[in-house]
Amino acid sequence: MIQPEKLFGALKKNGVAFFTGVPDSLLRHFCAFVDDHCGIRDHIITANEGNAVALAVGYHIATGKVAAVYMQNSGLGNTRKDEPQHVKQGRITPAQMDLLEVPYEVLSSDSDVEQVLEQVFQKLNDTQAPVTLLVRKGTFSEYKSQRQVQTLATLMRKDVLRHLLKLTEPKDLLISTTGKTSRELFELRVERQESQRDFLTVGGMGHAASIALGVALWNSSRRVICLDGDGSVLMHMGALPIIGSIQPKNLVHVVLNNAAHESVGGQPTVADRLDFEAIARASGYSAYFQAHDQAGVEHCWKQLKAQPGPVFFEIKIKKGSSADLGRPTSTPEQNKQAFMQYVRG
Ligand SMILES: Cc1ncc(C[n+]2csc(CCOP(=O)(O)OP(=O)(O)O)c2C)c(N)n1
Repeated sequence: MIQPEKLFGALKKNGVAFFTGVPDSLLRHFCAFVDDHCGIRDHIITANEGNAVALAVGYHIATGKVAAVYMQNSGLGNTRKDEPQHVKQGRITPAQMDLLEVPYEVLSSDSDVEQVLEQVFQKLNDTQAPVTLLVRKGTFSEYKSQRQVQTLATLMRKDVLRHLLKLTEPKDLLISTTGKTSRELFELRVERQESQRDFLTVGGMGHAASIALGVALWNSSRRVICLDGDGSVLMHMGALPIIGSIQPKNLVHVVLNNAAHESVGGQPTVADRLDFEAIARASGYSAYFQAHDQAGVEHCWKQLKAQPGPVFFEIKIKKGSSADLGRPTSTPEQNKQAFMQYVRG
């Protein structure tokens, strides 16, 4: 295994002083180390991977220096739905690099970091263009983030989801975002001994709201509830004014705000400083509600049920989830079929 500080140190030695990207579970230890060891302007977690590349371009053209951009390989596509555990994306990534004519080196747990980076920087100097460092699963040893977050929130995501499932009606249609929200929702349906019926957005981070918009428009007699995360909303925030302009009366957009990318290691988002109410209203949502505890969730739900949508419901939550959280035992294809059957039923 490679200690995150080893790669960080080797990049620094090669002149990299600026880091940007979107975190990922395979890179979590490296991302946490970078976050703890960079100043506020030397490491910026962007809303999506395209922003990170653009920011690095800005840095390069302003300074002439090289920046490091990190992302998971699905970030390369950003619009494509991925298979579970990223099997397909992992398999095709080297070929994708070849197609894009981007040279790459591979880093794995037994690599000699200095040697691999020597190759990377040689290619970079030869081509004067980006070079990719493909990091294999299990490359980094553990690094625990030192960052502490203050919050008034009392509930964890799964508590809120459990509660929301009690408040929703059986014919409501649920669309859940990428990461642990979908994993927990799947587990809760099992816990409640109910059939799977929710659309779990596996991959396609940031697109749950647009999927929900599509479902809402063509199922106007049923309430559609999008269970979103703050990182996901930020990633494709452009979806909000589109929802606002179309005004789906049956759409409730729930954002579980833990101000973090909790699913991939808890790296911070900027959502602790965001005024989602102003954003929702300016985007054309017809109402905004906020809760940070169980009584608040219940109280808001009663009111928003009577309110024509699109409704934005921000629920402040604490970071955290169970260490033995599983993954859906059915395939995305099976989940999609179950959802489609539920829509028709
Ligand atoms: C395009 C893309 N980039 C990065 C990821 C990795 N990823 C999966 S879940 C997640 C965090 C989602 O954060 P948020 O929506 O706030 O939900 P939370 O994990 O906090 O519940 C990230 C970064 C991804 N799946 N797709």
